[in-house]
Amino acid sequence: MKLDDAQIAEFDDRGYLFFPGLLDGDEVAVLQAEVPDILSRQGPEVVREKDDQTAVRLAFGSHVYSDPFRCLSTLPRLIDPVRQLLRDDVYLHQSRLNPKPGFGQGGAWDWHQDYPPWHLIDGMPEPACVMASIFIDDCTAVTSPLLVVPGSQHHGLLDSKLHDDAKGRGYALHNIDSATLERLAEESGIAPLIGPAGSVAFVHCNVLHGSANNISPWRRAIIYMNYNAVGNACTGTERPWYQNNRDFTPLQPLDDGCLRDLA
Ligand SMILES: O=C(O)CCC(=O)C(=O)O
Repeated sequence: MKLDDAQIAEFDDRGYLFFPGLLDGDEVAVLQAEVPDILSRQGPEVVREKDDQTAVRLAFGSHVYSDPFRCLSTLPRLIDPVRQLLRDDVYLHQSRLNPKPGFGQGGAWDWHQDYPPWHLIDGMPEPACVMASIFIDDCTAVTSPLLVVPGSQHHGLLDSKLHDDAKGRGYALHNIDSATLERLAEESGIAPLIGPAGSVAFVHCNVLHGSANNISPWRRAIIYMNYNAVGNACTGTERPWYQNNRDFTPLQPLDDGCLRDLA
């Protein structure tokens, strides 16, 4: 998939691009079938909700231990646009599956940018990183969609105070104060990312985003493939492989049909 100039300009302006149904139903089914195994892993790469150890908050690194997710991470439909947006070759800094289970088990995400911990802990020099957000389930108005503040990446680092959880568990990354949220939201509004399973949003890593807890009965999983420009490789070594991948080899797009072949 090749982005045109207008799409690249839109990303540079609004900080994200949204493609409903970029993956088809067969590809989504292959990914969905993997989710239970991923969530049942017992390693430190799987982080549970603080107040409910039965619920997974996020699972890092599935592109390493799951063939379908490895295949997803190298799909030309993801890598080619990200390379255009970052004007460079890319590697995967980290991947995170947020299963966001229903019945209130999938907790809220306070407003945050993703770049601060990558910069302050992992030593990522510039915010030249894109979260490719792939919907594993339908994301609707009732399943607590991801909310973004369009254009907020232009404000740079909004807050450099890292939350205690940022290093170890990788969530509750840092807090944006209410006045900042109010100012930015008054300026450019808040957009919900809504679409069927298989939709993809390419989001700049300094876009302010968050979500409410999911009180619907339906799971709302998204996997975030966080691609970094090769020329922007991280210098830090503190965090483990699943949070700060040290292999900066440029990703080569695989066959665009590789997920369908697994169906
Ligand atoms: O998927 C969500 O609800 C929010 C996830 C998020 O903000 C993140 O992983 O940085």
